[in-house]
Amino acid sequence: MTIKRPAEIRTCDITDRDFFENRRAFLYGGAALALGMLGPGVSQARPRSPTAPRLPPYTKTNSYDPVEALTPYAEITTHTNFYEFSGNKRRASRLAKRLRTRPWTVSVEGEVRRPKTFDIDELIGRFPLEERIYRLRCVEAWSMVVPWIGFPLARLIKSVEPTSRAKFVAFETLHDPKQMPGQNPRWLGSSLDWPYAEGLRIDEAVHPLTILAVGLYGETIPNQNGAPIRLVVPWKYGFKSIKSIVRVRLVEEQPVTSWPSQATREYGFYANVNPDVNHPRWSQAHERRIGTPGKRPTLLFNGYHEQVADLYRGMDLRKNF
Ligand SMILES: Nc1nc2c(c(=O)[nH]1)N[C@H]1C(S)=C(S)[C@@H](COP(=O)(O)O)O[C@H]1N2
Ligand SMILES: [Mo]
Repeated sequence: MTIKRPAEIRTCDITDRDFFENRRAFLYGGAALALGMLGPGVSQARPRSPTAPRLPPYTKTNSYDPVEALTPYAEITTHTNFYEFSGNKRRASRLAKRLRTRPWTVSVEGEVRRPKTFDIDELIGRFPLEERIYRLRCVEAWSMVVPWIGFPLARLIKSVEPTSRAKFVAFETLHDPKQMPGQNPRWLGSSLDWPYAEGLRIDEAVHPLTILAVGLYGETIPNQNGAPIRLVVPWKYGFKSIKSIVRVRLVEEQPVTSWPSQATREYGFYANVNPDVNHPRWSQAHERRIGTPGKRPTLLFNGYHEQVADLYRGMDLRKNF
């Protein structure tokens, strides 16, 4: 279903789910205002990057959405990890607004028969867009529920025709220290090697849950959440979901990725959400849901066990953490 203005909605269009969402939005709006978190007129603001065009229409037709309240837009867009800008979440969300997301290209290369460099708007218009509401669980033990808009990564990978040697997919974020202060070699906030790099096994990459997101809450994705295009792999810790991608390479060997190379004992290549495998410095058994009080148990594969457990049959998840 594409977004309709209220006047266009007829009774027959209103499903239980619409009712649920509207009620949910109402509850959140009310709670936020009651707590004084949002000033008048601010709650509905969805500022787009001045250079980014409006998002094409999208559908909401999948069966993956959790029956859980969405995390408010204001939290999703300010509680952001984006080390290229800052190690401080709020500061990163502010500084990322400077990122120029047009012109932008994404090259897809390596073990493929039809390598191609896509203009970002061509890429956004190329595959049908859909909303996917996913839990996002950061390795730091907080979580959110995010209404992404995007398309399955599998569509892009199939379109470039991988060879039989393509066993992994490697991703890279833009490397531009002039725009991204955290990439300056003299900046001491982070010891990551730039550009930020991530990777998936090919079967994980073409899994139907794995998407490239270009939108959030019905609008073009804000810079701080990874504009113009970012990966979302909902059963893995958030650091796998690499932002502001410029290069996708299909490769034969497991790629070197940012966090495991920075701290081998602390972060693994797989990074599947697992309450039984603790980080060496903290427990992963529980998580804090941003915008709600208390803690809740963390679920194996972030609650996507039914969809993804088969990918890891016979693997020791303690060794391959
Ligand atoms: N390029 C890049 N991608 C990144 C990060 C980053 O610092 N740089 N942080 C990761 C981490 S640790 C998390 S938890 C998620 C956060 O996504 P969000 O800010 O949209 O919630 O992005 C991931 N992708
Ligand atoms: Mo994270």
